[in-house]
Amino acid sequence: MAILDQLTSQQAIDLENKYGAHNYHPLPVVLTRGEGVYVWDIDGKQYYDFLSAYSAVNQGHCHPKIVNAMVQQAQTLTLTSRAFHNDMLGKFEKFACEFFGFDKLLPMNTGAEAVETALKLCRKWAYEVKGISENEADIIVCENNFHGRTTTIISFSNDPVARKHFGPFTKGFIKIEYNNLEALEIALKNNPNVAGFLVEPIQGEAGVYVPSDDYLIKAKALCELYNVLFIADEVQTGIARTGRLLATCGNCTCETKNCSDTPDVKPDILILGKAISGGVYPVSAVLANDSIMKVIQPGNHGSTFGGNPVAAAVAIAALEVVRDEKLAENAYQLGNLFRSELQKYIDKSSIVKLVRGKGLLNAIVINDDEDSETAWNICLALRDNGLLAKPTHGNIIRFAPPLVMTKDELLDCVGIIIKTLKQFE
Ligand code: IF1
Repeated sequence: MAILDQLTSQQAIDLENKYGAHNYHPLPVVLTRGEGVYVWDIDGKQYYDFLSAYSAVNQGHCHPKIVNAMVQQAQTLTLTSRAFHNDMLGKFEKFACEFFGFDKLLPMNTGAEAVETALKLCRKWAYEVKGISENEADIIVCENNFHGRTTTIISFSNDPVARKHFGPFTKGFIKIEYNNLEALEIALKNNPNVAGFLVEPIQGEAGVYVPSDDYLIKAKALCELYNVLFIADEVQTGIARTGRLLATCGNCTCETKNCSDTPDVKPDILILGKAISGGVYPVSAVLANDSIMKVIQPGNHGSTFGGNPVAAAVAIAALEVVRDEKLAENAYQLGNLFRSELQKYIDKSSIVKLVRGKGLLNAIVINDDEDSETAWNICLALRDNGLLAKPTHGNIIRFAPPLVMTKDELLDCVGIIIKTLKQFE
């Protein structure tokens, strides 16, 4: 078959199976086009996208403003490396620093790279500013975390599938229970070598696990007390997904009026990825104030593609869309509507135990064993009914549509979801 021949779904799947490493288990649907909240498969069937590429496509598929920024920049200058300056990087850094309320930004490409960057930054700060002895720094992390796939990051994962046969692992991490302030205090109190606390404001992979309202603010206060950096991984929760610009908010420029239900927390180090580019290009970033970022000097860290002109142009456009289209506000309103509509159904359902989440990062827990096939089969039926979602951890289904959705579209989706769930009662 010629490279440009139109494939059938089965042919496309067969090609991936034969020539691609089997590192994923995708839902059997082959997509060829996306626009806003919709994607289409190669037979022309239309779906609501309820995954948004794991919250990367918050601004909707192929947002014209972001795509235009990419095309224009790609026709002008794509890559210089950081051996030379380019005329876009500084603009992006200024825009993002002002947008999120930090002094400085370090640009990378993927979420995992940004997490690695934050860990290195934290360790260097610990040795050069906090005064921890060389090679003694510890970083506290949470059980059931998901921060990416590099060797160091999986060193502190507790997912056996992600870890097994990938050792030896990186040392220097202490694992504590998520949403447990006492455990954090014990870990801090008994160890003067703690450099940082790395945390997801909501645990995504763990099944959209939302901590208590005061968890982040009290954890931050404990970190301050023990002179430990509070590192927020907002790769998935950031960029309006949870109904605020950042789930930690801090002194960012979020204009939603709905921040009162979650206290502000300003991380010492903020990690962003995914939707910072609207999902059109790999862009990630680490933000911190000068007192921390100053420890990074030429040669300490970098990336050929990090901060390239296309990434910079795309990220500025993607953040402008979030601001101009008030996506945080929309995620907040639609999220409340989504959970309340589903709750009405769940009250009399035997197949769904609960719905939880914040903004448009939500999940339902299916009333079946963790290793049952039910959630997967529900996702197949959702697909047949025109909505794409994916199970996480067996019996949990994540629902994270693009944030450009309208109220009518959301209610249409709720209808599809409830109709599908009823097939399984
Ligand atoms: C996959 C989940 C989402 C992340 C946080 C860093 C990264 C991620 C908080 C790394 C990435 C992804 C990657 C995706 C599955 C996924 C995920 F299901 F595992 F939890 F989003 F929901 N920090 N999350 O969530 O970013 O290097 O991938 O750019 O296919 O593994 P990355």
